[in-house]
Amino acid sequence: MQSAIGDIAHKAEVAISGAMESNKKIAEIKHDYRNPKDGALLTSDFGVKNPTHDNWLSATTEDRKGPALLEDNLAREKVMKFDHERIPERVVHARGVGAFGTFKLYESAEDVTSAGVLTDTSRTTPVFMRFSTVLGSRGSSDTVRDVRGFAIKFYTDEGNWDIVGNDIPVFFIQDAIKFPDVIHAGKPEPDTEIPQAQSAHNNFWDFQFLHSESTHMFMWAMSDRGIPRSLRMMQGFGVNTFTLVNAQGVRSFVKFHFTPTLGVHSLVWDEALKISGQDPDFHRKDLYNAIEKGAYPKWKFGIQVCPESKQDDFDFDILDATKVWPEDLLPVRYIGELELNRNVDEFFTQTEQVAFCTAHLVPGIGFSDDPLLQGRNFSYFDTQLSRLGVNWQEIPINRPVCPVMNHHRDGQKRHAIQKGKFNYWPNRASVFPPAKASEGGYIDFPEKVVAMKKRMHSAKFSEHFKQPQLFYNSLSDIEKAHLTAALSFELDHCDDPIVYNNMAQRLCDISLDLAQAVAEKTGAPKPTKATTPNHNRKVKGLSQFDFSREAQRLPPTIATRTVAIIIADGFNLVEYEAVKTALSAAGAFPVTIGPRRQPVIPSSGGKGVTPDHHFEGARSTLFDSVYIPGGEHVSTLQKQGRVVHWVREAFGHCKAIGATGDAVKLVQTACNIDGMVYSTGDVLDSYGVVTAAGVGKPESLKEGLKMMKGAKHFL
Ligand code: HDD
Repeated sequence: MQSAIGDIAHKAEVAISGAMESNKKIAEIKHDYRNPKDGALLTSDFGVKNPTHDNWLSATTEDRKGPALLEDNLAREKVMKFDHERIPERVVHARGVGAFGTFKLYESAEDVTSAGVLTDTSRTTPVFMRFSTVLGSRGSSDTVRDVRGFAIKFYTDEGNWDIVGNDIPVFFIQDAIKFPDVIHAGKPEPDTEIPQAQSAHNNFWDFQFLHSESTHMFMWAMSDRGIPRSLRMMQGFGVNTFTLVNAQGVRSFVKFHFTPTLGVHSLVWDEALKISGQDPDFHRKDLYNAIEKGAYPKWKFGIQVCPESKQDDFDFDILDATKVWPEDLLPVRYIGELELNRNVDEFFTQTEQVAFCTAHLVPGIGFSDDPLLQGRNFSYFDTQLSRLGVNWQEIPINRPVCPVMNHHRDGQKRHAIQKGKFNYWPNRASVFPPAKASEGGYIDFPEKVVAMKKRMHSAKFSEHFKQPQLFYNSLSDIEKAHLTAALSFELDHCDDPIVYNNMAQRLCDISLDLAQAVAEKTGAPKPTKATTPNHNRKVKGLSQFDFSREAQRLPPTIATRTVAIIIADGFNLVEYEAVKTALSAAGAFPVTIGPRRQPVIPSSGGKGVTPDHHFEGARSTLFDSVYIPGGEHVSTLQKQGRVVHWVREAFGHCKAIGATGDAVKLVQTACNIDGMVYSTGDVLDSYGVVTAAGVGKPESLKEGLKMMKGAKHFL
């Protein structure tokens, strides 16, 4: 017997031809599309052709408008539908953006798991991914300081597998029962609903102090990881400890890792603050544009495996989600690649209605006794009931691509029509018999459990400072400085001295230098003694510089970086075109900025170039780099406050700046750089400023671009 869902999926598949056929999920979703290009006329929700978008039926005469009539069911339908458009936003991770993609395995992990998705290297598994911030509402800004959600739904041949992770590998709490507290403390305060999408307030930091297991995660959140440059340039982590079981029934513990091939990059805080106002959709636009331009973001997928025999070998509990597994103890093995390559067609039906659940696993992958994970397994299913209703699994984006066969029935908004007499088991026709292991049934690992029923964790859960110290020690000096500044900013926004005094004390458990620097800025008494001595150990794999392209043995790249090219009337067209072409050829995204979005005429005359934005329509903060060609326009640009500020601000944010010909002087003045030597192809590496006398010599341009790619902040 085949269910209606199976029927629909099959029919839709047949209808889609060519390459689309290989992606079953795309095929399944396709059949629900309403395509405005069909040329169809306006109808009511029930298919009756509707004669108006505009006029409510009313008792009207030629010269006087009369009362609207309740009998207008078409108008009532329109307004009533609108009245009920909203569903509850996610209680956390409300603001997000999603995209479709694929997952491919290049090395089988059959030594540790029997899961098809992790062993079959010939498969292409369709995925849907949603990135999010945690604390803000659906309409908040993208570049706030926060943890980023990193949730992936793998539509595998054996059912849906969800990894509901973050861009930070640890969590604030060890036990799921505390989740409402940590989130209440972080969200806007209950009396004033202030602040929006910010951890910079009394309640958040009060909780952090009173709850020392959070220390490790707040250190990560205050580091540059909290303000990513792009969702395409962040790592992703499954965070919780899962298990893998191989065909021989041997179980291991596992952590999941995703490392972006573009490297891990962040904004600086001043940029993040400004972009929040200048373009609150900065991250979602960046993702959308990259996918539309075919620059598909990719992540290497890795597993960190701990054999069961080693479970007790470490000074931390491997089931404690506030701890990383340091890579010198358990290396990451990269075995696959995730790529995002298709934007959604409609935000609500796809990105808003997608529902992830940590309990969605496939045979060969299992839970562990991680107490955070166990609670999550309940919460995700439960929250969908109020957000999407009991039949949320039938919403197209949430449906698996394999057949669904069971005796679950009815409930609100049930769509599947299940034929046949039987809605119970056992039944006399043996409809939907259970699947044996040999038939692909999900078999729970037969684990022997001997324990006392108690509200407690193993002893190792009580140690909270060794790993935050390890994290801090492993950062570069720049990252440490940024972290110190971030803590100082956050605590400056706390006006209750108990809160910032306590936090200055807490930092003495990490580093006395850090505690003193933050105390001085925020007005807390300056601590004189480390409460917990720092062990001075470091490890690779915690600083984000360890995930630069160089660290991944990939050459530096300017690909997908946005470069603002600033021009005014009288610019040098040859230089403009040469650099723009070279940038595009290198995969960068050049954007022209001029005095108006009307043709700007070069010194050589002609039709001119129409800029993408005018000087007041965009800001330096929205771009990775700036280039100014030479030409007569320099005298105009020098008098433009916005342009001079643009260059100066880009310089202050350590961006690569390029100038040719007369524009070199403008950069020199704007940035007030003493002692710069201007000759063809000079690069002041520490500044990231690249200049050339002109682009007459192709060699110097090539050299300049090479140096621009290598400029420090692209690392
Ligand atoms: Fe959670 C959403 C990540 C702990 C309860 N969580 C949610 C999302 C992400 C995470 C990425 C957004 C999913 C989406 O895009 O729809 N959450 C995590 C991580 C955690 C974590 C990495 C720790 C390892 N979460 C956690 C706990 C609980 C929840 C301990 C409850 C006990 N999380 C939820 C939720 C949400 C959610 C309330 C809100 C919307 C949703 O689930 O679907 O159920």
